[in-house]
Amino acid sequence: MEANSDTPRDPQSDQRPLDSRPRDLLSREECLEMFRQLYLARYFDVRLIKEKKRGRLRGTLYSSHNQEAIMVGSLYGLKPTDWISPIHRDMPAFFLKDLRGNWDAEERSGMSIEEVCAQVWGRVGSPGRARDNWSHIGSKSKRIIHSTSMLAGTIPVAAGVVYADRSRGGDAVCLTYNGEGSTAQGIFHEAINFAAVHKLPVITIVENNQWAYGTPVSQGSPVTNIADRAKGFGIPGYIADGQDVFDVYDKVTTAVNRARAGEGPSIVECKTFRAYGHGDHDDDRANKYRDPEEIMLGRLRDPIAICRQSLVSKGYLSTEEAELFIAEGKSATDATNDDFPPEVVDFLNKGIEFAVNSPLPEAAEGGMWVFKESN
Ligand SMILES: Cc1ncc(C[n+]2csc(CCOP(=O)(O)OP(=O)(O)O)c2C)c(N)n1
Ligand SMILES: [Mg+2]
Repeated sequence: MEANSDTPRDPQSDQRPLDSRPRDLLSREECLEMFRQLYLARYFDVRLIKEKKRGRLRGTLYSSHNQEAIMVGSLYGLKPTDWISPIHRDMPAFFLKDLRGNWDAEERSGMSIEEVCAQVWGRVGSPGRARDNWSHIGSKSKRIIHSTSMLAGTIPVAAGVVYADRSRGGDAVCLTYNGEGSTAQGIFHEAINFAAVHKLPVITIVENNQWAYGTPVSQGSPVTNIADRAKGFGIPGYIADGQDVFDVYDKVTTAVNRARAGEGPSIVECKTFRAYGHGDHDDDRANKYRDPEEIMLGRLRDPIAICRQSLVSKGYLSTEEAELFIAEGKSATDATNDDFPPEVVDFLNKGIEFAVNSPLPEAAEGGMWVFKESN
């Protein structure tokens, strides 16, 4: 692949050459919007951790800090009719889906920030209505497959969903999100094999953040590049620099275009690093099983900084504009609202206000919807 001169690169990202770069068709406004979406995903993360520290929120939070470029870069090229299946690490994906150009839209093919915040606060008005505070939600109408707790468990579901769509003449693709830990599951292999045999438009995104809870990737996978597993299914395996939103966009959009054209599934491995613990319950213990130097190095290539640098070098941002909001390198404790664009803060404030002013569900609801879904 033609090297991206904008950012320092992991040399392994150049494994599979691209004929063209989808990013070259993005306008200045679209690139700037992707930059804003990175801030939004980061702000969601740091703000919720602050809310919890203040005692305004309960439940476990799974941080996507440092991994935002994977969600933004992969979702930005989708059509509203496409499907996604996020997991625990991808909570912002629920509201980033179909956000492109749609920040003020009443209805779109993604969850509203109000629904997502109500979910986190366990309130009426959320899809889960206090059964969980996190990602075990979905929406048929918004084309988000309900996540299950079983790692890689949504890949076969995604295959079925797009199989059905194809048989009805649709052209939808599905992005499934998975950690590198889930690639050791039997169902990961069965499902991709099935999708490959039937040329189904399923893109398996692997967020390789180097750790599966306390297990390093070297103890979970015999191959250094998870994308190499694609060879066994006879499908493309792309490697993206998961810190570079435009590289993720290039690789995922290439895989999506291919899938939409009927050429079948791909794996896109996004190289990244889990900046904090597995969940916020694991934060304080992180240093016990991860080398502090590894953590320091893993946080160095912040996706916000890398995108900013790229926009400045394209001439899309002046150096003065670029320095207005510095969110990178700041933990939830260090970051303040002034580190984020005001429209990002306002967007999330709307969701939080809705959530905290919504009632908790009635206790009697607890036994409902156990055997049959309501929608
Ligand atoms: C089949 C299965 N085994 C174990 C678990 C428990 N579990 C939940 S998340 C997790 C770690 C997942 O690591 P990875 O897939 O790399 O994703 P990450 O958390 O790093 O984003 C584990 C072991 C599970 N949910 N499903
Ligand atoms: Mg992982």
